Amino acid sequence: MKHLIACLAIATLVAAAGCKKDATPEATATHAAATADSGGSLKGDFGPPQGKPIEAILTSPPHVPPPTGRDYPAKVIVELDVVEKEMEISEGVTYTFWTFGGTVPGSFIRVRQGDTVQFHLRNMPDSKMPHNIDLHGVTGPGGGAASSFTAPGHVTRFTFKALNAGLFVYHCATAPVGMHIANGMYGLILVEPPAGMPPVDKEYYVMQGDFYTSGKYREKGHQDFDMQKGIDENPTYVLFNGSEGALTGDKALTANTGENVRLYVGNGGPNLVSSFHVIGEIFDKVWFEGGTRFNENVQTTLIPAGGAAIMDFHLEVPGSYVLVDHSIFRAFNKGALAILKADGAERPDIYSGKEVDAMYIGDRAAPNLAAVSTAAKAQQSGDLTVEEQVEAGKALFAGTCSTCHQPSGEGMPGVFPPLAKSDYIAANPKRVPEVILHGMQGPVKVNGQDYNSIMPPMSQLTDDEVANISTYVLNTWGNPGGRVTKADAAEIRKVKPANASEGH
Ligand code: HEC
Ligand SMILES: [Cu+2]
Repeated sequence: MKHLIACLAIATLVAAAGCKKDATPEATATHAAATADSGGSLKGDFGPPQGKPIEAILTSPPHVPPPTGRDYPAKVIVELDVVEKEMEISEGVTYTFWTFGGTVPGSFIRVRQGDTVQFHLRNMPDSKMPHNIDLHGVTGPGGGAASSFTAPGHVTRFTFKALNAGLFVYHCATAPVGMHIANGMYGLILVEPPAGMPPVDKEYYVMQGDFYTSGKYREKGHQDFDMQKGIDENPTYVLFNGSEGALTGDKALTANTGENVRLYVGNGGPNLVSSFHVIGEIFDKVWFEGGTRFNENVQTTLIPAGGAAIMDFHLEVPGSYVLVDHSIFRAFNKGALAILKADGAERPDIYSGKEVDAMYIGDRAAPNLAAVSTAAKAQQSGDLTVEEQVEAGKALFAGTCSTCHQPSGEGMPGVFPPLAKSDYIAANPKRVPEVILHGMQGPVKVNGQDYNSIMPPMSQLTDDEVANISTYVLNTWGNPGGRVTKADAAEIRKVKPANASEGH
């Protein structure tokens, strides 16, 4: 009965046939394509809401609410809380995020095309700022922004009809808009097409954002928002789901081989465009720009700031698949990296090989850098013992230095000199922090072998990181021992030695 009313509504509006109860998704898609140019957004108006109002199920990332499963338009009530809270942006680094629903990105909202959405925005009493919401799926000035301006401790309400199907970004639009978005105020709303999305085995919610902190990448402690970096479009972090490691280690996305996986991927910006790619997979389908058409067999899909895309792929080969922004320095040097772990039996007929992703992704996939955060805390409260420095330095060495000098410190003959039992280090232990901070180039003999290459300076490391890595190197692999303090590192940072590399 309800279905019939909906059909009549469509029929009167676009004079379309083919609204049969047994219509297959394909038939519906054809129908939609046929009328795409004639009906405009009106084709999503299936008349007044029917049945009892429905409370929308909201989910935190990376989870996606279940399909609405409805074939009629309903009144859907959405209650979204604005929460300002301190969270980790990277291990040992905190940041005051502004959120929709307590997470970055905000809660995922799922409705059906033609639904009437009654939207309640509640700004927590302990918030310091007023906020509002602009949903890109709203037809009406400001996308709801003016009607939802909400002071701390207030709740506002507005109602819209979801006329267009698609995956839409929502975000705060309170001035300064860039700052509200940069602090994490964005999320996704899926407006399902009338027949729903084709069923898959797993659905996940991933959203990219760029972040601007006063300190450098991975600089420990609390970091403030840096407006100038935001204006300059020079992010400190580029992240999936609001923190480095949100989707790696034991928080990686999971699936099994033989399954179809769907990603709902948004880009909150505020500034960067994402070249979204999954290393080792090809998207079978991409609903590009979050719209109703899909492309097939896609390697990398472009997601604009304030835009989204839906992608499906089938998993054949077990292992770790790395989600990246293929503007690749963002992935390996600013955090834009996530992991999807596929479990299942090997498929040597499709892929033979030797897994190398531990080296490729370095420490970014490690579930914890506990030693680093211990060191960060100890550093806040006073002095570190040599043992604590060694522990923290060990964790940082993995991934920072081990890529070239190898986890064993043995280096690679003729290419990367050894740090283990290095006579170059033994001759003057101060060389370790010097080389880290200023790099090194030109001919050098280490343990009787000649090297003539370049090590880039690693001046992005903080003074205590340099101190800890140096102390670790000095106290490991038969090196002479000793200690480098934070103050030593600060001193060495100021003076560039003769054989320093010109890189950076
Ligand atoms: C991108 C590769 C690379 C990375 C990463 C790297 N190094 Fe080096 N390192 C080199 C090369 C190449 C040399 C030799 C440079 C030359 O030939 O003048 C070198 C030289 C050195 C030396 C002096 C020679 C020796 O063997 O005693 C030390 C000490 C050193 N590196 C420490 C480190 C530490 C500590 C880190 C991590 C913070 C690090 N390196 C990261 C490539 C790298
Ligand atoms: Cu806001």
